[in-house]
Amino acid sequence: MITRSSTLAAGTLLVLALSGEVLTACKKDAPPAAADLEVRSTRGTVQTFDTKTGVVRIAHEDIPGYMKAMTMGFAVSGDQMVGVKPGDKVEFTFTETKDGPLRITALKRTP
Ligand SMILES: [Cu+2]
Repeated sequence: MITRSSTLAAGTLLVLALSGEVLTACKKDAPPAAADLEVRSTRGTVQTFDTKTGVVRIAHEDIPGYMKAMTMGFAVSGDQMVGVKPGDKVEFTFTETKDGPLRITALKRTP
């Protein structure tokens, strides 16, 4: 039962992340799907990935109205980093968390 509800929760998060991406593309000031989670997407270049801490450092582009271009760490699951290495350009979606670092919910390599 625990496994099943965890899977459902993860699925819900992914759906929220994806719908947030669509909303952002259509209308920049659209409210986030959940009041306490700001969902955003951007691009960047992977610098390092620490498998022990699950933190990937990415030199990300300017995120208008939110953050200047910079290099910073994001929490990410190892699954999302399969096949991704330092120097790769990526496009990713992340959410704010209540008491932790920004967390990547979707990530893919770009040419
Ligand atoms: Cu930043």
